[in-house]
Amino acid sequence: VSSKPSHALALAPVPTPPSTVDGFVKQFLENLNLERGVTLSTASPNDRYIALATTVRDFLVARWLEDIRRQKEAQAKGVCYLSAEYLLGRQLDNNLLATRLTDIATEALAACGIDIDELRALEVEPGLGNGGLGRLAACFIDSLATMSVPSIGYGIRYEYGIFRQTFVDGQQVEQPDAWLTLGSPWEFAHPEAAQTISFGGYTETFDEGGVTRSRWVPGWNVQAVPYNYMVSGYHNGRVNTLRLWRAVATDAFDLRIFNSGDYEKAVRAQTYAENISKVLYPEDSTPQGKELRLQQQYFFVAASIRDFLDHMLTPGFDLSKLPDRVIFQLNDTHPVIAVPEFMRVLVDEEHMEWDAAWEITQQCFAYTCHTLLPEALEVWSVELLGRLLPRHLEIIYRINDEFLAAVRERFGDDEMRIRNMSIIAESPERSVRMAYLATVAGAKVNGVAELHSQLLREKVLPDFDEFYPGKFTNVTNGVTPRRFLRLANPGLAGLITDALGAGWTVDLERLRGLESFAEDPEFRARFAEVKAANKRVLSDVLRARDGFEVSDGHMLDVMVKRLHEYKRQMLKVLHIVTSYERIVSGRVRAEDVQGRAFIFGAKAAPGYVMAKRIIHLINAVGEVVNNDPRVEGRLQVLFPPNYNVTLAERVIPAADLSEQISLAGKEASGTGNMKFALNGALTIGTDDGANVEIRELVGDDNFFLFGMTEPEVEELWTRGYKPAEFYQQDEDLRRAIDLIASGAFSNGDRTVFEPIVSNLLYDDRFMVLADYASYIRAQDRVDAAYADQDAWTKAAILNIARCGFFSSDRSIRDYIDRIWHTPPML
Ligand code: B1N
Repeated sequence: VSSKPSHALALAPVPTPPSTVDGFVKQFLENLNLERGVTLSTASPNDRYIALATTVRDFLVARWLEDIRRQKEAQAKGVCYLSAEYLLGRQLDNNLLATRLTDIATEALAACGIDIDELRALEVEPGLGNGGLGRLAACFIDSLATMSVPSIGYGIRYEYGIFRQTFVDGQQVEQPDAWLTLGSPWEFAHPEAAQTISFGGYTETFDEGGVTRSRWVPGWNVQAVPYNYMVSGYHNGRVNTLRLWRAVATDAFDLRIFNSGDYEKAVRAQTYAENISKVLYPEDSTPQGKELRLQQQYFFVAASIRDFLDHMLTPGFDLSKLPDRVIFQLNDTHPVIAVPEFMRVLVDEEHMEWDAAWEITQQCFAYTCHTLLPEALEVWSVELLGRLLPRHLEIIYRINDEFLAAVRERFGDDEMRIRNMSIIAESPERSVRMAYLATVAGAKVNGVAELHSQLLREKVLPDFDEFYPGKFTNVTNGVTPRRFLRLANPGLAGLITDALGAGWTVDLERLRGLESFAEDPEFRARFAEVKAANKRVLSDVLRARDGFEVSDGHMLDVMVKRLHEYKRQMLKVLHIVTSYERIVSGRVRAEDVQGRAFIFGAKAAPGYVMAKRIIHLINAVGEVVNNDPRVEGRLQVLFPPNYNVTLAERVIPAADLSEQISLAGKEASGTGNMKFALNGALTIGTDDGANVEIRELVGDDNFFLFGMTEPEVEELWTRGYKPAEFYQQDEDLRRAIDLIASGAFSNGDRTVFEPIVSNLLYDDRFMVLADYASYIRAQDRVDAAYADQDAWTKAAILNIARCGFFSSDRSIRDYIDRIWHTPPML
């Protein structure tokens, strides 16, 4: 039987439709017919959206297939980015921009009588991440494509992404995020390419030529089905791949049970297997050690490693050369089970000697840490790991034995040090410390901002830093200027392009050229117009979405990020309550108060009770403040529910003030902080995470610094922190807390927010009260500065001009130089 294609077309390059309005119209109408089975007149809005997206996709496919071919052919070193989360945001606009099709598509649809904006609004964003970590992964794959780095992103195709947040009586209620219900035009499913992933069972030893070896006899399997997504580079004709895995039950497994006659049990087993990719764990920073989460992690990394070995290498590839071909970048500890899996594949399946395999593994992995919070460092109980992945546990034990032997050789039998460095923790429960495993296995370990990397070396992993000189490094996070400047803020982007040319979109340091424009009154006036227009856009969005009315002329003071005590939304609440209390107590006249709209966006992990209480309090304070006539509308508290990437793209360009107020030493980096500064908001912030670098770049005059430094935090803790003392000593603070405690925001009910109040007074782990006075003073400086609008605008422009460093392109360049050593594919 000949497998040769019977038609010459099959050998020709994939056709790309002509980039003209006519070409676009033709392709669009054809997609309505062929993809949706409708005509223009019978098409539903969703049909139109899907046909539009499919048309844009058609322009990308040829380049994509060519890139895949080229990457394989070159056999160059590439990056496999392993991340459990990708918080992508909407795809349509980004792909239109990348392919220069925005104007053509707009005109083409208009010619069909369709307003493209109406279709834009129909796209449900894939929310396959929680917050900064997932969005960082999305920015990185954008930069990798734009910089032509040979690479692939691997992750999980969750059927339900981050929950949809609603408020009922001011309290968060979660709704499932059924983002796939209407179909996703951006994915290509390949069920025929499914892989089998095993779990459970036991290990047994056997004799191989006089050597005793171990092998895994798994208990059950699932299928991992790949879904491919195109990641388009900006104006460079490149299209990369994001491959997300979906869990599907295996036929064989079902059949055995079906044959035993237990239909119901078989269906249940199917559900069990398919649960693996059902839902994203909605936890940011505090993993709960759930069995299903470990299943998710192993599921996607095992499929990804197999996929790379099977499809990216030429047949007969010499595996000892793997370090010349691939680096697996571990996005936090979530994919770290890839390390023992890689060893298992090399040793058990490819029959490599342990030492040789370990040598290779240590060159093929690198680990990025994203936290400092002890409760966020992932550990898996030995009991669970041994039950789910018995062979991997054996491998981890051997890695640990050999590692600890090396430590002993170097430092002697220092048992304290050995206990502290062991990958296995003995208490409170025997468990595997995934960050330690990643550090031992990784060629490099990096933090995500200078301060974070320094604290990581000094406080979290000091023994490892000493043992492995040169292993630790820093790569400060970044954000993609395509989505967060060019797309989100077209007005500002146009202004910058007029001033500097269009090159800044791929070379963000060029923003430096704006410094001199900060001195130009005409430029400042145009900038102020853009900001005002962005505020009107946001205002319209919030009115349509939530029925809010943002007052004209108010400063937009924005705090958007996950709700977590360390991020200190409570400090922001205390500032609002203080401003309110000063008015209603008659100490300040409403007419003398600078009008401010306080905008919050924040989801709380569904099981995080204190975070949910704080959400309730913000809404309750808003309810009172917004409706108290004595305030005369000077203070507004707006908390649109369900903050996501789509809303971020509207909020950030409109903001005047960016709130980055975490307790020093707790926020690893932050990336929202960078997006705000790049859009010309001024930051009020602590010396934490990347705020430190932002302030160094923009200068003290253009940044409102407050609060303790990390060493001061440490010092106060060791001295013994007593929050109640701060309460006693500060009248404003006392009045604010007393007002909350009095039931003023809970219809006189003193019990509702009592847990928040007593937590602040008697525990206050994140030292809200200690930083309160300094914060209020900084806010008073903000008011004074805002009174001089022209000076404010100048500072805003300088923020933009000096923040080019925070492009994710620069982060990727740092990863290449310091960790990956992967030349771009030209
Ligand atoms: O990663 C971001 C940083 O900018 C933030 O400072 C940091 O808080 C964030 C478990 C996490 N760290 N850890 C997580 C997310 C989900 C999860 O299940 C932990 N997210 C961060 C990017 O570097």
